[in-house]
Amino acid sequence: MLIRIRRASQVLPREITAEELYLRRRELIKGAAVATGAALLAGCVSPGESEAEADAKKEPGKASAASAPAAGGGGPAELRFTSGSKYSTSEPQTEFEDASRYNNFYEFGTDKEDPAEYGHMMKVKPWTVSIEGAVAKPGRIGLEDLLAPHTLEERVYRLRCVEAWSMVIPWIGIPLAAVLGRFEPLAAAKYVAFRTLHDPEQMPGQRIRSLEWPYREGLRIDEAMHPLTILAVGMYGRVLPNQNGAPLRLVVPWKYGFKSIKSIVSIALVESEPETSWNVANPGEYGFYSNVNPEVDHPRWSQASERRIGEFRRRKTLPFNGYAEEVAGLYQGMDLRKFY
Ligand SMILES: Nc1nc2c(c(=O)[nH]1)N[C@H]1C(S)=C(S)[C@@H](COP(=O)(O)O)O[C@H]1N2
Ligand SMILES: [Mo]
Repeated sequence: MLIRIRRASQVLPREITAEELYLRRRELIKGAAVATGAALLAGCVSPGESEAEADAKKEPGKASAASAPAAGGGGPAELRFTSGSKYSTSEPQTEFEDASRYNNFYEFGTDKEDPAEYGHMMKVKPWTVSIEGAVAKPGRIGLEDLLAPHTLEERVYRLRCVEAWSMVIPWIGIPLAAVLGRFEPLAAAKYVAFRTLHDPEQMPGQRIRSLEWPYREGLRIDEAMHPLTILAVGMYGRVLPNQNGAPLRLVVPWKYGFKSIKSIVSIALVESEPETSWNVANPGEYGFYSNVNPEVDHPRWSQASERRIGEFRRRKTLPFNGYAEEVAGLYQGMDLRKFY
């Protein structure tokens, strides 16, 4: 539903209830699918879905890699990528159906199911990204050229939303550091600022001021250069669905999900801390750093535990979302309580 006006500060708490409803509906749908499958004695390939796609779902790392990186393509295309990264978790992965239908992407509406419903309105090919600011070689570059020199890798990461739900998603992408390096950041580059596409024709949620558009995010330069930080073009063995931020989105797994900005059109290296959408919308609730921290509650709810989508019992939230060993050193000497 798009026709609704809420202040940004009103948006989040009710999502907890939306999640309960969503999960129950999912269970009902699953039950119905099993019944239909049994009745028809059909396999797991549903109408309109190729066997390759069904296989990609079952064995994400073993996608047949027939096509070259077709990022930004129309239908679900497969990607060529390496798997087995030392940064990947072996925890059970969230089902593709959940990861692609339970989304936050306010450009398409504030309900969890809006992005999957309206995401098709966004045209992701051709796609150009501008690399701006304190770099020796600024410019606008097409997505294919941006990706060409790199090997895509699979990274299975935990994703922890500030709303206290989480998923485990097999992303496919490249380290942000490798991309930034090609444009030669200058010494003045202390932060990186990202911007999402702004086009209310393609993004109907932008006709409502649920946030200030375009969506903006940022990282400190050392966070951006950290090997865990990736630009993703795919997930579950194939090109990103639009609702997950096609054709290019950031993934920063130790921070709350809103830092992982979708559908990026601009990356700027800057000297001072950039403004970020959620911080501008509600500075008392969403900070620039927003590292996952079970010891600092959101002003309106606890961050000590989370609901892993697909599980029924809550689990403890881990400091830095379980990536403390890799990233805690970035924040030595900082009181992270002050930078929620
Ligand atoms: N441009 C943009 N990026 C965004 C958002 C958004 O509304 N707009 N939502 C964020 C939030 S709150 C989360 S939890 C993640 C969700 O990513 P997913 O839908 O791929 O799970 O995307 C983040 N990136
Ligand atoms: Mo989120």
